[in-house]
Amino acid sequence: MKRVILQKSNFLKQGVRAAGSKPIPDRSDSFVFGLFNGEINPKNIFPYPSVFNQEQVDELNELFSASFDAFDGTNEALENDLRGDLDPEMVQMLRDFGLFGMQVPEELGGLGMSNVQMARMSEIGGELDLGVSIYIGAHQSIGFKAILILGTQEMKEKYLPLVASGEKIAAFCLTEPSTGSDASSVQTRAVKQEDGSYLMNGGKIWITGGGIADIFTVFAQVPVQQEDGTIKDKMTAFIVERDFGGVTHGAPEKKMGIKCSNTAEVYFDDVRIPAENMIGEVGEGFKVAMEVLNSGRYGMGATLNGTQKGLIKKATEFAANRTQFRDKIYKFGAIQEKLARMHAEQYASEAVSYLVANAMDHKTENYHLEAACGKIFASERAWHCCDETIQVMGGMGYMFEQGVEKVMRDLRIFRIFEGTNDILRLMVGLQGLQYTGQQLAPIAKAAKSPIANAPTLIKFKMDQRAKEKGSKTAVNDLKQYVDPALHPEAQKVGEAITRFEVASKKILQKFNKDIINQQFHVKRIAEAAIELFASSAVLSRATAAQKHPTANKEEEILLAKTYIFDSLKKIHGALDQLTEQDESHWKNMAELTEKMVNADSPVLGAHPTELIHK
Ligand code: MYA
Repeated sequence: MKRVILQKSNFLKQGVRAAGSKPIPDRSDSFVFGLFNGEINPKNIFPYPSVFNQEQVDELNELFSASFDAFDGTNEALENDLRGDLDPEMVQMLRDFGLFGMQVPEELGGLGMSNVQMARMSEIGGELDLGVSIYIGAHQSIGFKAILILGTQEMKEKYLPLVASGEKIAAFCLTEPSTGSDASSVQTRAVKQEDGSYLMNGGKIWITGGGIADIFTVFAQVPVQQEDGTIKDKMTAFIVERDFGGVTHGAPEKKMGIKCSNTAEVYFDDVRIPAENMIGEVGEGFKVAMEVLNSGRYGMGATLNGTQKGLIKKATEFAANRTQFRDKIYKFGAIQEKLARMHAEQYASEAVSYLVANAMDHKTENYHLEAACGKIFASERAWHCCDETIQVMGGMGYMFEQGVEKVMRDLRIFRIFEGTNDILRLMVGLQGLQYTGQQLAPIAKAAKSPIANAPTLIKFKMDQRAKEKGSKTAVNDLKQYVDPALHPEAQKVGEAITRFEVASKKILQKFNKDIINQQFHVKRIAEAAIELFASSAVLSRATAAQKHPTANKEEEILLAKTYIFDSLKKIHGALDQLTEQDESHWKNMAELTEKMVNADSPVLGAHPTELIHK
């Protein structure tokens, strides 16, 4: 039934972003890159985007509600968890609704959704069953994404109808025993044959859908002879069909959560791949992998908005009905602090993920830092939300039947896969610092002839000093976009942006190229960047709501104020740590780790029971 509604729609024909942009640009209108330079790049954040007209809003809401009801009516989340699989009836329901190919163009059998539309639909699985989200999500977020965004027309016509219908499942094969965060270190090999085809050998691990997929995006090293006669391995992406022969898989992995989604090893033994199944060129595999991962990450954030919403509903309902000490527990400050913070964080999470999806729909270059921030942010806020929900519900939250402990198990992987939050923090921090380093390059060059360039250098120094003293800040640049009710918050966020810029430039000047080895610093810089982005997104969203006729204006101001208060503490907390005192603390930690590893044990000292005073 839903399919019919969808096929009538023009609105769902917005298409997806074409991939391919320079990862660290010379100049960018990305908000997060701009932060490192103390700039407010408004393009993809202020004003908060208004994407649809009323008719389109109604259409998306109608589709959302129908899909939500059908999902809720058919799915058995706890059963799926126990069984480690999905009921065929549920799989069929997902197929009937077209949910295996949300972004595939309509003419190729999909729903032709934009990123914003898919983000909205992803909230359903996020709220009702994260296992199902991964079952259909890995398939389209990364499984066949390379075909969708980088494939040739022939590839699209051949494969997309099959995967959009859910008839064939697609899987993304990057990870190997020695290739986790270090994505370029794959060992699987594909050697060119005389007839032009490639012979693939190797194995992949922890592949979502690996045991049920028929179409694989596989990353392998292709040995290429150089001009000097040496052989160099070049990472390359291929579409591999199970039907090519030589593709097998291991048993389903036993894992902590998202149990109804299949995870398995996949092996390639003398798999012959036609040359036309190469995605991009030989040596472009790393770029393909990055493009796919960049474009998939927003989906996680979007999904987890739904998860947080579902948890907040549960926690609020429980707190409103549970009586202890002769009163409903929501009357107590200890519970109010939890509920209000959970909601404010969910508000921020939602504000961030729809900005990312919208930027992607507008074919923004260099959205990848925002996408990484969104993934980190949503996965950590959702984890916090789940933890607090269980705490509010007490013993009840710990019980399987309530479904919250399943959410916690399901959620844990979101901070690990599609790029661990740790590696993504380093990516955000390092690429942002590299960007600002490029902006500083003309100053460094000028400093080589200080007399000839005195005016430039003096202006730069005075500028820096004014920023350090707080007499020149990004406050007015930010305030112009923000509703007066939130000007006090905009003032503080603007000041924090300038503090962040100064701190970034200082550590860059201190470490120069060695910044790449300073993870303790980079992690804190990234933390501040993520929070500045989230707070700015919240300012933008709550401002837009003040102009919307039916928004809960007052509540949105409350949510924004609540979120930004906490966020500023985190920003300043992270920047406060960039001191020599903290550096010596980190040195202690590095030393301690060395000693632990050398001892091969966490226990270096005497056991408390062995302490004898002499
Ligand atoms: S799948 C496996 C996930 N694995 C990863 O995510 C791997 C993480 N590692 C990396 O991303 C990279 O190795 C990092 C780079 C970032 C660490 N975009 O020397 P480099 C350029 C574009 O810094 P490395 C899974 O988990 C860079 O500028 N380009 O690289 C299943 C440089 O370019 P150039 C980038 O140190 C999940 C070059 O690359 C990017 O090796 C299932 C080398 O740079 C970038 N981001 O490390 C999920 N970064 O050479 C299901 C770097 O030109 C989800 N570069 O200077 C389902 C969700 C639900 C959806 C629901 C729908 C319903």
